[in-house]
Amino acid sequence: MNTGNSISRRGFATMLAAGLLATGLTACSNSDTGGDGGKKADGKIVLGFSQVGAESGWRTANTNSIKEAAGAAGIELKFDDAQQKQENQIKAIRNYIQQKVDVIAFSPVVESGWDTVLKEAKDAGIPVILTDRAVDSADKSLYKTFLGSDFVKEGRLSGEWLVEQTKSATGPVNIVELQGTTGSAPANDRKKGFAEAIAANPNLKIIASQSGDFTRAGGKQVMEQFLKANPKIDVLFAHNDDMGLGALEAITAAGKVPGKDITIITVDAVKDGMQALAGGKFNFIAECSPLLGPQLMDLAKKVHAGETVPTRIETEETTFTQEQAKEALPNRKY
Ligand code: GYE
Repeated sequence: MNTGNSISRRGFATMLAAGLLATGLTACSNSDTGGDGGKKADGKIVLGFSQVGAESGWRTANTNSIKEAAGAAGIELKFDDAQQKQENQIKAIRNYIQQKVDVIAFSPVVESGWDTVLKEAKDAGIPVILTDRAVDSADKSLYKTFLGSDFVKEGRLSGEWLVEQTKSATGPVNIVELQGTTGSAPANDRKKGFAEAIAANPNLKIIASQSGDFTRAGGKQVMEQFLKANPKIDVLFAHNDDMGLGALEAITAAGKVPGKDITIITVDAVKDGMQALAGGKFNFIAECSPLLGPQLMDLAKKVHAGETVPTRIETEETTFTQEQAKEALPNRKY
C-alpha cells in the first residue's frame, strides 16, 4: 500500500512537471512575435486595448461591444480599465508594447499628452487605433486611424434643437451646462458645437458651466450647486445621459419638475437616458453610439495586414425627441 502510494505520488509529480513544461512551451510560443509580423502561433491577432474607465452607461456598453466583437472576430483581447486616469493608460500602453502585441487600440481619456507613448509604439512597429476619443497630436503618423463620433455635431444638434424650441422667447433663457471630463475630446467638442448653435439667439445664455466628469454622482453634485447659486434655471445641457440622470435627483430635491420647469438636453441615448426621455423627464438627446466593437476588430485586422485605412471613420448617429424615444426604446440594444 505504502509503496503503491509513493509510486503514484511520483507518477503524479512527473505528470505535473511534464504539464508545467508543456504550459511553459505554449506560453513561449504564444509570446513569440518573431518573423511572421507578430501573429501568434495559433494565428490569432493580439489586440491590447486601454479603456477609459467605467464612468457611464455608455462606457459599459462600449466595453461589452469590444469584448463581444473580439470573441466573434477570433481576436485575442488584452483589456485594461484605466479608471479615468491618463497615467494608467500610458502604463497599459507601455505594457502592451513590452508584450509585443500586434495592435494597440485605446480611447484616450483626455486629448493632450500622448506623443511620447505613441512614438514608443511607432518605434516598436505596433500600429495604434484610436477609438471613441481623439488626441491632439500634431503628428498624425503616430496612429493609423480614429474611429468614433463627431462630438461637435452632437453639441450643435443639441443647440439647434434648443434654438428652435425657444424661438418665440421674449426674454433671457438661462442655461446651465454639465461638462464631461475636463480636457476630454467629447467635453471640448460638445461644448463648442452647442455654443456655436445657440449663438443664433442672443436670448440664450449659458449662466454656469462646470465639469461633472461624465458620472451620475458628478452630475448630481454640480447640479445641486447650480440650483443653489441660480434662482432661475430654464435649461440644462448635460454632456452625457449619466450626468443628466444624476442632475434629475438634484432638481427633484429642489422642488422643481425635470422636463417641465427645466428643459433637459443630454448626449448618448443609452437605455436609462432614453427611458428618462420617453418618461418626460428629459426633453432631447443627441445620440452617440458606443457599439464600436465590430468596426474596431475589422480595422485591427486591416492595419495588422498592412492595409491602408481611412484616417477617420465616423459612426452614424441620430437625435431623439420624447415621442421618438418612446418608439425607439423597445428595440434599443444598449
Ligand atoms: O458620451 C460618455 C462617456 O467618450 C463618447 O464618454 C464618450 C463619452 C460618452 O463617459 O457617456
